[in-house]
Amino acid sequence: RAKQGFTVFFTGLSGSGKSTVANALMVKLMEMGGRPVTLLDGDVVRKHLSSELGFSKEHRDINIKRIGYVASEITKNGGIAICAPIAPYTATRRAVREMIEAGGAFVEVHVATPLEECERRDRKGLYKLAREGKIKEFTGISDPYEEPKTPELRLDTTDIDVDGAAHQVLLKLEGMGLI
Ligand code: GGZ
Repeated sequence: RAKQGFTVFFTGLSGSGKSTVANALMVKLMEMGGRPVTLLDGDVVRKHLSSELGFSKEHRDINIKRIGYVASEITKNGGIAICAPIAPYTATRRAVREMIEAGGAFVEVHVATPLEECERRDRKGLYKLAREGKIKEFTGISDPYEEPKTPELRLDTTDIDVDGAAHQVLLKLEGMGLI
């Protein structure tokens, strides 16, 4: 019998490593073959699916629900969806989980790299701009991030590399009987 579809939903601060780990996971899952793998990265979604949206709570919630809807369709049809938005609100993440679990499995991965480390990296210079007040409502600085209490997996990329992090996700998926 074909295995059920599933969504791996990464959540965490800007610069926590979500996109990087999500990409590495996508490559590994594609190499395994079998089911199609679709990556819904925060940046790309905002460009193609949510280009009119900003970063108010209302707009972030709309963005996350769009991602959740696309992921739920993929999951229902037996595919693999990998999502990597910040998704700062618990209630919105729960709504997405419920939508996806109706047709498959939902695996929430909290990329829990501490704010200090994300800000130290500041790969896009956004934290500096946020500290200067040039970007308003910036997650972790001037906007909330509600930490997941019971994610399926928690990763901190301060001390593990991308490959190690992606490997931990694969082990979790194996443990859940999804791959
Ligand atoms: C947070 C922001 C903001 C504000 C622009 N707050 O590191 P990045 O650049 O590439 O990832 C961040 C991305 C966040 O978009 P998401 O769609 O993932 O957010 S949410 O899930 O909350 O809808 C960051 C950039 O957009 N960015 N302004 N104010 N991140």
